[in-house]
Amino acid sequence: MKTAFITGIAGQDGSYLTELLLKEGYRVTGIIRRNSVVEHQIDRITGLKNVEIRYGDLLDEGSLQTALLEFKPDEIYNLAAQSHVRISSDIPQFTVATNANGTLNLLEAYKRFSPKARFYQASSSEMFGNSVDEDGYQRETTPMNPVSPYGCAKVFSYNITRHYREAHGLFISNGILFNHESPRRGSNFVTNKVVKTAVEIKKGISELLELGNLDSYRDWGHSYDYVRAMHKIVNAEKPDDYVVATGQTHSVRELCEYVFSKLELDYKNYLVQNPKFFRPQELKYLKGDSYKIRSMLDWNPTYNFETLLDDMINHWKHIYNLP
Ligand code: G4F
Repeated sequence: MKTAFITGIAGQDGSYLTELLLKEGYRVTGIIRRNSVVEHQIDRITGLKNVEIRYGDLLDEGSLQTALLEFKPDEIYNLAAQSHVRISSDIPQFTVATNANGTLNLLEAYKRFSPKARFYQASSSEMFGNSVDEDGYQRETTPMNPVSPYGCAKVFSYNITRHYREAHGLFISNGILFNHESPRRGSNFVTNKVVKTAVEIKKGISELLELGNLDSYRDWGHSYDYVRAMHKIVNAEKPDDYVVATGQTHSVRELCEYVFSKLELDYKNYLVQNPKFFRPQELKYLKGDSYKIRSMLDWNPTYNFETLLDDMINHWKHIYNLP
């Protein structure tokens, strides 16, 4: 039986990955951070049997060493992060400490105590910033010009993991994941915010949807599909870096149009723009070319933009008891 160790195990991706690995017969272990309020912290993985969790933190290298020594993992998935791009401008130092130094702390613990394991680093399309290749896509070779503290920290982690792979011969791979969503997404990310609020408006318990930039484009996939990509990346013959994306892009405005129209509402009657949701520097356009992972590792997404949003709409309709 293989053992997987996941940082960020209680997050959106951590929970889908845990379900996938349990189905594959893994022993799944991970760390969560200590919160002052314990309720709801592990809701996404409550009810899953055979998951072993300890308190730990990417900023506390001792806790990482202890976990690796105890669990002796075959596969390490570093999914923990301060993952909100706009908030990374409010708390840049915490974001960089966690998302950059935190990765280095885990790498050092891994190199010393678990070097035979395979290591997955959660890299992000936010690393590209506003770079786009001439054909309108971002891919593994696209230059990285991040436009947020979050993106800068992720570029550091991408580079340091590549360096550790090459310098120390470790099995380390990066998944450069474009936006991926699900009913388990935090409701301060734009997809779940729009879907949840639209359903609340339909139910009559909200009146307005307040958003920032409506003209940015994102390549949105489903977290369920993207954790399948992570597992394939870690189990490939050789360590390497892969873009994971749908290859379709839509604006935030198109997202609103689709969600409200599915609920027989016109988004223009409810939408207001609020400066507080704009970013100091906006990443305008993402569309990923995932040819490499599709051809080399036989990965394909099963959800598209519409079926992803349908899944999220159905979730919130169920929560609010709407037919
Ligand atoms: O949903 P978002 O906050 O996702 P964002 O910033 O693209 O980041 C997500 O994807 C990255 C991959 O590229 C991950 F690395 C990262 O961890 C995270 O998962 O915002 C999407 C777009 C942005 O252009 C934003 O300006 O929606 C726009 N937006 C407009 N109004 C809003 C809002 N975003 C949020 N969160 N809230 C708004 O009210």
